[in-house]
Amino acid sequence: MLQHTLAIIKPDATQRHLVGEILACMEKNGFTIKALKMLQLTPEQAEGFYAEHKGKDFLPPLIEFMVSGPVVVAVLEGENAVENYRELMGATKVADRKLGTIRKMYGLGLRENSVHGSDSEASAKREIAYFFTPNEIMN
Ligand code: 3AN
Repeated sequence: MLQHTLAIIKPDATQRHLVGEILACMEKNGFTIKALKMLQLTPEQAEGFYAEHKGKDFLPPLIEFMVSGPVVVAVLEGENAVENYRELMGATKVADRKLGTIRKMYGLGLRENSVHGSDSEASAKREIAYFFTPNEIMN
């Protein structure tokens, strides 16, 4: 099933000049970039994006991190893109990150993990609409 997912290259990666390498990694692994932009998130935008984590202890430092520098947001298209991009991205827990995943290659820790990926088709729809209007997504 051809699917779309939302990817974010986080501030720890943009600050280390890893945007090109990470986008290349996505493309080499078969994903097509259908929309792309660089943004400086506001705290309100970051809070809205992570609304599902409201009330969690890790949310305030996560928001502080996500607004600490520019992010790159992208719509990726591919077969089972949500699941397959989660696989390429690597696990949330540092110890569970497999060799060859983006988080294993570039992540610095649990929070500064270089990339985000939608965790379900419903989240992908919400997250894509959060950052892109339909006419910003290529056919
Ligand atoms: P993922 O990004 O792997 O889907 P989520 O959605 O559970 O993980 O969490 C969102 C982000 O919050 C993670 N990418 C990570 O940066 C941060 N995070 C998650 N759990 C923790 C935690 N226990 N302590 C600190 N940061 C966390």
